[in-house]
Amino acid sequence: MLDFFAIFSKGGIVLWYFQGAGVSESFAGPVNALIRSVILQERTGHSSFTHNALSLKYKLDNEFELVFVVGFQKILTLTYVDKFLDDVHLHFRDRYKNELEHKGDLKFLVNRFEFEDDFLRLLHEAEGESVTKPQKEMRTYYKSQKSQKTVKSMIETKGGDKGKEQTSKKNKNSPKPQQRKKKENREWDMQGTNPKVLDYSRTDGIGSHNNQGQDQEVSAESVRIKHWSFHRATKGGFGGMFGMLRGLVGSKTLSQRDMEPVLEKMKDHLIAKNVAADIASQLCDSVAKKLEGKVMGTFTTVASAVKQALQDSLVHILQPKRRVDILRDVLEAKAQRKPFVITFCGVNGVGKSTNLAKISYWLIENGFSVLIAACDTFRAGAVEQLRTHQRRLNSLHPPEQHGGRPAVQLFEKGYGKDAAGIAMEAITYARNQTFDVVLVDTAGRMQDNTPLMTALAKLIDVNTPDLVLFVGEALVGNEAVDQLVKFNQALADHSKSDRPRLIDGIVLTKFDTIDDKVGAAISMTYITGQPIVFVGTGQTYNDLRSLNARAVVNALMKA
Ligand SMILES: Nc1nc2c(ncn2[C@@H]2O[C@H](COP(=O)(O)OP(=O)(O)O)[C@@H](O)[C@H]2O)c(=O)[nH]1
Ligand SMILES: [Mg+2]
Repeated sequence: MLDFFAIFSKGGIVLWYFQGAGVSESFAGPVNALIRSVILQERTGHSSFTHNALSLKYKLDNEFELVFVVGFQKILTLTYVDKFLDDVHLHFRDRYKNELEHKGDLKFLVNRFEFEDDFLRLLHEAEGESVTKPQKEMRTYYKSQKSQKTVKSMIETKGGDKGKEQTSKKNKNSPKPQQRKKKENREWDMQGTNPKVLDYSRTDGIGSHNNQGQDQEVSAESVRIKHWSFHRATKGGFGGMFGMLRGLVGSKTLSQRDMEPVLEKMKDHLIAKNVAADIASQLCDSVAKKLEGKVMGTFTTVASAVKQALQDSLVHILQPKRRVDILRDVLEAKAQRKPFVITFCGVNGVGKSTNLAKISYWLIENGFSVLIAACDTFRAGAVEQLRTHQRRLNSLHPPEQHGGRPAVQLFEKGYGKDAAGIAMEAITYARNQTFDVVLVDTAGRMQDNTPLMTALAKLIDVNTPDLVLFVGEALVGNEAVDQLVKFNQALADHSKSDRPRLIDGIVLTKFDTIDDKVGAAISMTYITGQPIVFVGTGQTYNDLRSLNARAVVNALMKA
């Protein structure tokens, strides 16, 4: 049933793996995808992941820096997988505790983990349990106790039979009269000669209580004590004097419960900074997963550990996973005698046209020629707005400085025409006229407007731009997620290509208007996994920046 099970270190060394019978495909592909898009990107909040036809479930062990992952066909509903993953995790930890306690990745290389037999036994048990547990059938009315009752027995008569049988509410939990025994007086052994006599936790014989309720309390307490001592045993190892010293210097294994209040505060803080609520929760979950089981260093407080982990995650999310170097890419395209094509998309009024003009200016300053394709054939004034920008840019960079040719030109066909067709003509024109870059402006559209989203997918599909930039305002909170998810979804769903082009970068506009509420930067990069290529910081051509991840994270963490 399982395709594979792999145990590997966070450093990437495979400790042990199992491949299901008849599975010929290597697990390397799905596991690499998991590492790339989940573990490296700190999205460890969810513990499942899909890759092609496979479902992957994983578990992190932060104390020993391990990842446990199981893969099975997506179409299967394997109810036992979560528990099985837990069982294997605990069993592996217990069995190889000594080997795992050594520091460094070398331990994984020098040790052989012969885990096959234990694994198969656990798998057999898990599969067996899931099969043998038949679904409980619902009782029909006739099988129920209610159906056995006569109507008479349901009528309450004051002082009648029924009344006699009823026990008063006060005595509800007390044992039936015939079972009730008089509580014996306990004899206190004041001399303390026999320590066993003081053990009143046992439920049998000596020291047991007759009252049922109290019994339950005592056994709950003893379970807790047992749990606590197990915890200590797994942690300490040295015991005695050393154990005591460790306790004094404050080494502590972080648990979800310790972190919960701090995480809750962090989540609210992030939301107040305009991070979308869903993303804030996922981020906090992933921090919890990352820290759970970690042994904290001396004098570290839970709050500072959580804060540090969150800060690291935020920086990680904002740092580009991919090289985005437009100038170099333009040069490369130029060498192949092709124009480099960038398409701008987004909802209405976010600053697509304005920032397209700023990017034109930046490209011209870097010595490139630009053709602007006016593919917003919908909004009145859209073409004129671009024409004005073109004039201004050419007056800032007169043709004399560019070999007698205007540095920027506008390609327009008026209003109401098919945008995809205009973009295609513009690209052909740019190729013939040797323009270096084509910037395609598109009409704003709401993410829920299916016909317009289909048209955008078509434009991107037929013109295969080199870069698809999503333009979004830094002012948005929860809305950012909806916009990005739906734009990406529409591009994927309406494309006729096998490998549809999705958003590959973000332009974050109006950054000058948000003070320190910089959360949209996090929401957008988290959702797409794509970098913020430009940040718009005002309404002049110079107001274009690249994102400074550290500064954004500092603003986010600031109280
Ligand atoms: N403060 C500020 N305003 C901006 C920025 N980018 C665009 N705008 C303004 O946002 C408004 C809408 O811009 P526009 O480019 O027409 O949006 P479009 O509908 O997406 O093409 C205009 O008034 C722009 O001046 C920015 O980075 N900062
Ligand atoms: Mg516009």
